[in-house]
Amino acid sequence: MAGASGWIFTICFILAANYVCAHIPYSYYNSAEPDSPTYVNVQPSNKLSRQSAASRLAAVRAVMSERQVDAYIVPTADAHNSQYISPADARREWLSGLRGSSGTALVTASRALVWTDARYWTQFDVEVDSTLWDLMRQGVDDSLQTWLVNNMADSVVAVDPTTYTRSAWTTLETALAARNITLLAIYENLVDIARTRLNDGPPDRLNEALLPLTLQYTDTLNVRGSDIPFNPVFFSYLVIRRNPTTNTLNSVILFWDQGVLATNIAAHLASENVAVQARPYADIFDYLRSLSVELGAGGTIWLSDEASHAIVLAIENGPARILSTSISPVALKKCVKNDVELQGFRLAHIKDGTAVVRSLYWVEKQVADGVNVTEVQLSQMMEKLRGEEENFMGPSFSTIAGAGENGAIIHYSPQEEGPQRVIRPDDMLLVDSGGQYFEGTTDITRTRHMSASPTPAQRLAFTRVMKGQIALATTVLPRGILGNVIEVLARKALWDVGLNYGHGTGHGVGHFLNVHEGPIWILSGPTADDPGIAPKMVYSNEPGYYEVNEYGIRHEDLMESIEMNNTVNHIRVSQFPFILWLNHVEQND
Ligand SMILES: *[C@@H]1O[C@H](CO)[C@@H](O)[C@H](O)[C@H]1NC(C)=O
Ligand SMILES: *[C@@H]1O[C@H](CO)[C@@H](O)[C@H](O)[C@H]1NC(C)=O
Ligand SMILES: *[C@@H]1O[C@H](CO)[C@@H](O)[C@H](O)[C@H]1NC(C)=O
Ligand SMILES: [Mn+2]
Repeated sequence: MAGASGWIFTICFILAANYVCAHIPYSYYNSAEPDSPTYVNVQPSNKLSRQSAASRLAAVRAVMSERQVDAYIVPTADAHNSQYISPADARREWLSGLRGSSGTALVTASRALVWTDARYWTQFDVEVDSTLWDLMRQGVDDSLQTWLVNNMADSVVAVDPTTYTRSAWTTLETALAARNITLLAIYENLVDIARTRLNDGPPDRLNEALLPLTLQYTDTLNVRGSDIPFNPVFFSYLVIRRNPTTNTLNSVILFWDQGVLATNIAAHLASENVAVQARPYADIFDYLRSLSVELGAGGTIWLSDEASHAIVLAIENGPARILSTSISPVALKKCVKNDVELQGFRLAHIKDGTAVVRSLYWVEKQVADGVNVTEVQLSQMMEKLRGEEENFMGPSFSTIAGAGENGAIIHYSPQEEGPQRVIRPDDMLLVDSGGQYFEGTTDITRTRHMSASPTPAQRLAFTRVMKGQIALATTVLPRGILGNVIEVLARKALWDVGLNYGHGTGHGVGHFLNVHEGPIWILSGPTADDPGIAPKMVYSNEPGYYEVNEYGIRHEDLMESIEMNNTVNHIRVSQFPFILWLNHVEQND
């Protein structure tokens, strides 16, 4: 930073940067975490009427034509690269009718296409009018980029730049330029304009009251929100400015809602000696433009290339220099937990474990007594029993309760509407769930057989998955080793008998934040920004085995990386400096 007369960085989400999606190249998607979101908005699954589907498409095409746009891309994304999006950002869903957490729509004057992954191919037939829309199967058909290159030469393709990260933008822009295709950023979202014209405007963006999280729980400045399901985050941007003369913090500016902090939040921040100026959320772009002018050519503005293209665009024509790093320094700090947070994680797991054991006891007793319990009823019971624990703030993701064959559907989440699956005495039952507590976030999977008669194949797979989980959790590792290098530890016991699983093994976990938190991952492929393991990181450890149409097995716990030396009383004491530690395997018991 030498020579810079000032810098800031902005993150996609104060305290809750969402680095998730961009860290998983699509080709690894199915090797990503099995508990990634399936449905964002719970609404009945049915086809839009042909008339609505056609009028929505026509309205978007009318706006495109006015703006002289030949093709418009509608990704599943918000301005903060969130893994979960709010209803206000569910534009692809509104336009195409396709629900589901993944997909990108493309509209041209004559074509309408939607790209989505294998989880949603069947759903496309159910939900989308195929006389208007074509399904593009991700990984099988041409990619969006290839399709544009092949079909849209010499034209203008537009995107809302808040819905594309800078890195994704640059990749696409370069590829399209070869065919004289202009990638045009239009800040106003054309789908939102079309919706408004049809008197079906997007739902208001939530700006729920903020929640101060005191030192008791985190040891540092912290505020939480509830604008997005399951993730205690809020829509905001944060700019941190350094005083170049004294090299101290100059100011912290929070762009949130209308820019007026509630008294309790202002008091909380004051009590922690943090002077935060609040400004309206929508002012961020103008602020950045004028900031660049204010800093001048000697100034530097630090951004992550996972910030939206809209953020970069607001600055890049100004005089200040941009320092772009692949990952925000905030994310790097956030994935190393402090002692209060680690203490909290352990306490949260004791409370959460109580609720999980009570839930499993309840379901086993019901099934043994011949009472019909559905997967959804079990999910509801888990939420109720977690709710009896202190400081429970809600589930950390949509519970996966997969009985029998449903356990083998990796991204399955039972839905309240539609036919219900009763849990039967001869079922294997896979339950992956988690909670948000002031003290921390949990994510746990347990697999049970509902009677004492699992098959030999089930016993074998169950044990092999468990062996892999323990091997990963108890291995002593050198500092800085990458997640993909250690992933094989979780698979070896399965590979030994010719078994495997089709998803990744671990993800970072936020502290009373997003359950999937980059930049640390344990996946089979490399992730560009993995900083390598260091003490005090929290990972999930979740190998599995899936017998399609029969059952699924997964064992998941969170683990903490602890420093290792000869004084640590551990089953694998060694001279190596670090170890991964499974939270449910008690230290040396
Ligand atoms: C590039 O595309 C534009 C339309 O976007 C067109 O007007 C122009 O003629 C094209 N240039 C060349 C060299 O083909
Ligand atoms: C329990 O569910 C089964 C379907 O799995 C159904 O046939 C049966 O009638 C139900 N029993 C009761 C008591 O509801
Ligand atoms: C050994 O590791 C433990 C646990 O991380 C730590 O508390 C202790 O200070 C370390 N001791 C030395 C000599 O590094
Ligand atoms: Mn998980």
